[in-house]
Amino acid sequence: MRRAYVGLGANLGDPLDGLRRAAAALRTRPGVSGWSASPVYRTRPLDAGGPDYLNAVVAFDTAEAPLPLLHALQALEQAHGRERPYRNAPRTLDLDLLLMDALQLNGPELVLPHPRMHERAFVLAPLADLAPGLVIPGRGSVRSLLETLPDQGIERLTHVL
Ligand code: PH2
Ligand code: MG
Ligand code: MG
Repeated sequence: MRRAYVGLGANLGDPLDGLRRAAAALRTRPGVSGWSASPVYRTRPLDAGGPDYLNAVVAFDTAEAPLPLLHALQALEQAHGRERPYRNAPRTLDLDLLLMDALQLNGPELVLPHPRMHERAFVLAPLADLAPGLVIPGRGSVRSLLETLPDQGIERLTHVL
């Protein structure tokens, strides 16, 4: 059993609806327990264009292996009409596998921890809401990483998933 952390993002269509549907689909997957979800944040696009994003992070316990879980996330993105016209294009739903406990993987399909999560306030802030003391293997604690980042234009909203 491992604790999985998944980053959710959307800036096309109805982003809050996209995040909520994805969260509901993940929460009700077989074998998922210990569910928790961060508040929703409105965030300025980072290294990307288009409208502001909504972002959040969810955590759950699962015995599922990393690659099958990744494929389930990709299937959910597809089901929500995700298109990939170019890198970091605006999207109806992005589900990024961030961490599975302290597991470190460096595969062609999946790198864990997520290779850019430590420099993204839209990941670290909701992650700190869920697990402030969490350490990202090879990077440091979520709280201390967040303190080193410049203002990236994120705002915690009152919406819950
Ligand atoms: N995702 C990206 C690139 N830039 N910016 C924000 N604010 N939120 C995101 O989810 C995001 C981004 C690539 O996945
Ligand atoms: Mg992403
Ligand atoms: Mg992604």
